[in-house]
Amino acid sequence: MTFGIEFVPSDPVLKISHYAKLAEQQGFDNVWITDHYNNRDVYSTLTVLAMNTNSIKLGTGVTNPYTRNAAVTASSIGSVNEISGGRAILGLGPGDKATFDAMGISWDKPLTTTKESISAIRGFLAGEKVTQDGDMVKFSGAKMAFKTGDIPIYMGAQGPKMLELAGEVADGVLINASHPKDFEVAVEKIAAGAKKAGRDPKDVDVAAYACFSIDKDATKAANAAKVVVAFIVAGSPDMVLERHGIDPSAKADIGGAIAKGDFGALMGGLVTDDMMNAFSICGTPDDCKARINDLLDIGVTQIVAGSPIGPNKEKAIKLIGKEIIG
Ligand code: F42
Repeated sequence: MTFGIEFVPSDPVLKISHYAKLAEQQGFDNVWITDHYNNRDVYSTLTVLAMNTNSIKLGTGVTNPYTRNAAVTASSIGSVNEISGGRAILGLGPGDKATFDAMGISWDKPLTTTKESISAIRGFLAGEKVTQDGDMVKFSGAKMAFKTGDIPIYMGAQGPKMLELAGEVADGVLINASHPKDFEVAVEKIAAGAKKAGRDPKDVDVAAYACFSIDKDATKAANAAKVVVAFIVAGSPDMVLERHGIDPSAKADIGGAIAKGDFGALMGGLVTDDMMNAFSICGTPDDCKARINDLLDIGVTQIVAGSPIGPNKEKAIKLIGKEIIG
């Protein structure tokens, strides 16, 4: 099992660099930086991290194939790989329609676009001249002019077809989920995809990209995670909520409170214990350890501590290092 940590560059890059260094010292294996156009740029952030850390692997968690052409992505991640001495990982997922609508980019065929982009990027990373006439991604003899090195490619995926595709073509998959029930389904889909492609499912790193909140005080840990869980519930398909015994009508109330900025209502009861249990790894070190063990039993191979990590990020990173990784 490996341990990863996610940072969202809504925080200044130098602050993230400080946390990443601390995470490295505490034994984390991977740091994942999210990519949204309205935050600091993912590759600038990874470059600063590369210069300020020594061994932790550095991943986009995740970038997308719509705002950046596959050749540009190969060049960017290849540069991070060179600067970091071979520590780069490319995480790629299609992103979401609302974001691209706001940017005036049409979000067509997310699965096909992801699949064809990965194929092209693999070609670029292998130093090939890429000629590809896909439905969504086309190249006519483009080629990198420098050696990028061999860089693992992970997919961000939740849906059944995307998970199957990850099993077919990716080195790992970052799954936004925290509960064994979701991974039972996911691991099956990934294995089916791997078998279809003649691969060993064990060659695919299955990462729980989880809403994580740890503190010695369980209530403080839960309070820090409630707003993140509210956003997850509001954005979850009904099928996922039903899988956890949560009435999908709760989505409207929570979505309404988020839209109004009524965080008091979220904290005061709209986000229930069942929701917290379904959509976060949360509590004392013992609580978190118990959930992690359940996830490992089901086939998860990497735990990624995602937002909020804890009520106090620095203390939380140290607590994970001492009580869980150590
Ligand atoms: N998105 C970001 O924009 N930035 C991030 O930093 C980020 C981080 C992140 C981390 C982990 C993670 O799991 C996801 C993350 N995401 C992030 C979101 C990510 O980019 C993707 O949006 C998300 O993982 C994809 O969700 P999904 O697996 O549910 O896929 C969607 C697209 C879906 O609908 N999938 C369907 C499925 O069953 O899997 C398949 C849809 C399909 O087949 N479409 C056809 C096609 O070709 O695309 C077209 C069908 C037609 O009718 O045209």
